[in-house]
Amino acid sequence: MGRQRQLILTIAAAVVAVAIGVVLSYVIHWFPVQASTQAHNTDRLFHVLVDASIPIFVLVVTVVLYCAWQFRMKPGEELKDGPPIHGNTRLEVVWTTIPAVILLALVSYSFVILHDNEKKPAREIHVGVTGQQFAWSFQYPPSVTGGAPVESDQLYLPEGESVQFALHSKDVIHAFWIPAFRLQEDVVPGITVKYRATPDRLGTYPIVCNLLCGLGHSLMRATVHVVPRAQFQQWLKSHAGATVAGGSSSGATTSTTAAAAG
Ligand SMILES: [Cu+2]
Repeated sequence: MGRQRQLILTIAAAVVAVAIGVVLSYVIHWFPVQASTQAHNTDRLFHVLVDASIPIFVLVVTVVLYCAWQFRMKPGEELKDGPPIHGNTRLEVVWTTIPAVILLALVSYSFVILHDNEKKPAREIHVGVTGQQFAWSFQYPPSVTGGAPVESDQLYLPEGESVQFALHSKDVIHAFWIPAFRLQEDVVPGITVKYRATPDRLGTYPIVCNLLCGLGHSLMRATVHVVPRAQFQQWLKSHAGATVAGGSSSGATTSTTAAAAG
């Protein structure tokens, strides 16, 4: 087989590998359901990054395999040395410029997506999130409840409305993670971390602490309920003045006590 035929064969195999990789990247369900507008953006970014990585991965592997196949040492060549090559300016310019351009393009696209995800909308509601070993609690200020503040161990959110979370920790570093929203932020004692999400799909989704925070870490779960505006309003009303019994360190679920029905 001539060198040219081998090269064509190799390129054809590489093209097929890229095609299979791209198809697989769309067939595989990488993530849970998308329940926020940010989730759509994040997943699109992920797909672009994966689809950009596949040809690069295939190129590198193909060059390695082709060289091992074509330029390996043959019997009797044990003492031969390779040709004394020192530098190749054109090659170096090409293999520096192309990756730099690809990298800059992907970084810019990521910046646009992340900037878009965190953009301040015209209207948003504010919800406090408190992490402590080993439970989450959620605070709704009067600006949201229209009356007394509400605290709950359940997170209720109205569908289609942007929420700004203000994250606090009472003890150690936790991570507030809602996989369906593609939202994760560290919850650090002493500082308030803010984050936005716009739930756009009705349903209940898990909230997970995603940073090892102690013995009960695996139990530090809660649920977010994305509900229509009217139901959200009703839930707030039925919990008017409610607080969560704090200070639990046993991993037991905190209880919600409703004050006088209002
Ligand atoms: Cu944790």
